[in-house]
Amino acid sequence: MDIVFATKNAHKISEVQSILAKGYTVVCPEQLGFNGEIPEEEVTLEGNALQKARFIYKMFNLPCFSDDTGLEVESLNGAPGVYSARYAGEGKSSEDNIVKLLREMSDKGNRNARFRCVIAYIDSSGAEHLFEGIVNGRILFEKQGDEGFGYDPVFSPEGFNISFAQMSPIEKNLISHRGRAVNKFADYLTEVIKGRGI
Ligand code: ITT
Repeated sequence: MDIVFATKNAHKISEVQSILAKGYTVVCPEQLGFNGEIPEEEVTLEGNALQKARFIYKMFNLPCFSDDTGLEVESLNGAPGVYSARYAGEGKSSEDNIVKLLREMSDKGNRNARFRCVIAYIDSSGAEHLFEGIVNGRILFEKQGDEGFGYDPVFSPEGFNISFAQMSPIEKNLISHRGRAVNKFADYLTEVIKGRGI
């Protein structure tokens, strides 16, 4: 069964595809012929995740999910949070966002932070479901590693001395915010498949 992932982020697609229940094939809007912007104008991760999923669900009328993720830094009162993608301004790169983050944190002793990921899923009947995944960690003083994407080079998860960008995709998925949210989602889909006797 095809399930649409309402994202334009190719890194997210490969992280998620490897975890989802067998019986589901993840397709992205681009593969279905949509190359436009997917709106995310809400002020919470939950709101944005639902907005992205609803937008693509209405377009294709296929089961659809989306992920909205924020980096929440304790000493910045939870910023950049829902604005993580545009922290350095509209159209700026991940590199620009990291430069701004390290600058804002230059005088901060408390480096505690967490990634929070919310997945919104709309099933074939139009019912909406939310799944959350969190990973705690700290913000490093400089970038480390080349794997992953976004803020990965400056985020070190609790219990590790390396950044997410120094982990393989498999290692990151085992402990990450997205890995945790997708696992909850995958367990839900597995139950649905069992319930249908597929
Ligand atoms: P969508 O098309 O799915 O919206 P996006 O890249 O805009 O893709 P988000 O709005 O969820 O995704 O991401 C907010 C920001 O957080 C963005 O700058 C990402 O690069 C960053 N981010 C998201 N997941 C991350 C992860 O696993 N590791 C590091 N940074 C991440």
